[in-house]
Amino acid sequence: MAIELPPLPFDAKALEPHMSANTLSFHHGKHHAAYVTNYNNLTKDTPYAGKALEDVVKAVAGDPSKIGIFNNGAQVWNHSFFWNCLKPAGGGTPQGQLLSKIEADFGSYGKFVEDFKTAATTQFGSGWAWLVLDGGTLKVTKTANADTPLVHGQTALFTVDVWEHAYYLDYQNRRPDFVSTVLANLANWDFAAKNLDKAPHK
Ligand code: MN3
Repeated sequence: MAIELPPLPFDAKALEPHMSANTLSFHHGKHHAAYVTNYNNLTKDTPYAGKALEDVVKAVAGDPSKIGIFNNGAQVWNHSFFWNCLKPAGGGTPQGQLLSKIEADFGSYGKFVEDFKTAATTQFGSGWAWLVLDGGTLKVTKTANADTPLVHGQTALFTVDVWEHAYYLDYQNRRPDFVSTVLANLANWDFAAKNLDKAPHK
C-alpha cells in the first residue's frame, strides 16, 4: 500500500505575503510530491511497502544500501511535519508550558530565537533547523539534507526547512530573512506545544 502526499493544513494562499502560493505550489506540489513518488517506487514489492513511514525511516537509517529509501522517506516525514509547523498569523512568543520550558532550557525566548537563527543560517547547504526534546531538555539542532531527529532519539517539536527550494522564489539568497519571518509571522507554536505535551521523558 503506497503512502500519499498529505494536503497542506492551510490554503495555499494563506501564508502570503510571507510564503507565497507560488513557493507552496513548487515546494509541496512538486518537491514533497516527488519524495512521495520516489519513496513509493523504491519500496514497492519490498518488505517496507505498507509499513508505517516512521518505522521504515528508522529501520533504514545508516544503511548505505537503503540510502534512497532513507532520503526520500525522511524527506516525506520532514515536509509533512514542516507544514504543520506553519500557520497564518502565527509566530511571536509561544505561551504556556512551551514558553516555560523554553525559558527554563534556553534562559529566554530571545535566546532560543538567537540560537535557532544561528542553526538555520549556519547549516551549510541543504538541511533543516529544529527545536527538539532530547533527554528531557529542549535543544536547537540542525540536520543536513534529509537527516531527521527521528533517527537520533530526539522528539521533534518544530522545524524550518532551509533547503533553497523553501525560500528562493520569495527571498532569493536571503535565508536569514526567511527564517526570521517564519519565527515572527508563521510559526505554529500550538503544534510545537502539542508535540511537547505528548513527548516521552519531558
Ligand atoms: Mn523542502
